[in-house]
Amino acid sequence: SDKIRVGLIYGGKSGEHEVSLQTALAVIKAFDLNKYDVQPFYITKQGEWRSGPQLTGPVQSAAALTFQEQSEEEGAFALQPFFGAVQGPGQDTRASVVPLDVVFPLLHGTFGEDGTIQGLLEMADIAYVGTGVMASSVGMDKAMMKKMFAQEQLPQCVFRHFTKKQWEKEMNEYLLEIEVSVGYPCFVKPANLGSSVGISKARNRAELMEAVRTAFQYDRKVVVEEFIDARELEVAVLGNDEPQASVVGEIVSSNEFYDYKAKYIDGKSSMIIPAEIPQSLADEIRALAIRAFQAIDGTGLSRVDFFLRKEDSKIFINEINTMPGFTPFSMYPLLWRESGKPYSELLDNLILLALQRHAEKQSLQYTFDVPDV
Ligand code: G1L
Repeated sequence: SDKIRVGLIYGGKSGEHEVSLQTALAVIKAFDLNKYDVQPFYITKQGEWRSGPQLTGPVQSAAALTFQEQSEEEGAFALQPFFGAVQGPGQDTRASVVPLDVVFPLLHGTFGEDGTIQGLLEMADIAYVGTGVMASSVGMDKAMMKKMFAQEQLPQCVFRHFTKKQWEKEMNEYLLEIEVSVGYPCFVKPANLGSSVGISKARNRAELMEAVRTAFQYDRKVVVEEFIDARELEVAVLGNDEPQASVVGEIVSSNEFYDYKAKYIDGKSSMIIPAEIPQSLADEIRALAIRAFQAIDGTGLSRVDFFLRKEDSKIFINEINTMPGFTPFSMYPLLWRESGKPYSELLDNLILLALQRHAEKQSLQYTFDVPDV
């Protein structure tokens, strides 16, 4: 058929397994099956890959996307054994497969850090939606992200970062440094992890030390950030070399910070789209969002989050999220809907951007002849 063959990879070993499944379900429901052939790939919490049958009709529940335990003949696949020693003369005898045109990697931190699934797809020479290897991993590491933003002179809050070893060796120096530059209260966060796991607020030295200890349970790098009493604003960015920014939205959370529980469990936050801010401020924020996207060499999509400080209306960039919430009720798709782009059109755009980037990459020269000397 002349339809575009789209692969969806979802599930995975991360804590966002369920979110990923629900997102895959929402994306599948939105696909026009007259335009796309959809091929599901489910990764179990144990890391086993299961390919399902091509989807020919609507899927009702996430459970229908997890597939039964499969034999290798049926398509089960584990990456790790491939890297073991070859034991017998056996060749891969699986039936011939039709190649995919493009893949949606709907996964978050599945292999420890992001950028890994993108790397796998690069090596397989398959087009994929969203940011590439480097932007995905930079987007997942708060310390690296802040360095990239600093390099582009993007306004951000005061921060310090250190590894576990550095902290153990020079704790007193770091404590003093943080107290002088960052001050209290401050936020302590593991450098990686997309969600708010392992984050705490510290009001004094004892709380800071406890917060750092907590954060080190989730990563070997920790970031300490200045607390800013601010409104939280978010912008959706879409595109490759000429990225576009959506209208600005606002998150209003009941909790003192937008924590994991408020975000995913209680749903105790609401979105105001568009945010009630002056047009000139909105334009300034949208321009900063595009600069942030370019600072990490973004492609496809990202959601960029800002603080608008209450006391003086100063804008700070908080973070860029290369794998934002992506159901039709999540901020990113809602920002585009308000900007005149419905969910299904957003999917069409993202697929086209992925195919364009892949085609451009194909046209690059990767080898060259070494002249005789
Ligand atoms: F493929 C895209 F478009 F790049 C993409 C990939 C991942 C969009 C959104 C996401 N988001 C997620 O995977 C998640 C929020 C469900 C994490 Cl589990």
